[in-house]
Amino acid sequence: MGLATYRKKRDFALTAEPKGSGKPLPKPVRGSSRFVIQKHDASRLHYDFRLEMDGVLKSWAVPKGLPWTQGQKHLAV
Ligand SMILES: [Mn+2]
Repeated sequence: MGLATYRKKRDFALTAEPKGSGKPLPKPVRGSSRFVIQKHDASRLHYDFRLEMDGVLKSWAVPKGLPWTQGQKHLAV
């Protein structure tokens, strides 16, 4: 789903979801992958972790939040 479709499906006066900044994406760097960590205030608060693989952002939910200590592990599903 593109950003225009995403905006059409939502009423930003009713929810706190992001509209997008309107800024262009940074130029891709050869050999690098993008990642996104999104706080998702759904029926149960969790974090979404997205990692670019083959040009697609694959997504995992991290129900217990992000680990902040080195070596700490939190399940991503
Ligand atoms: Mn989610």
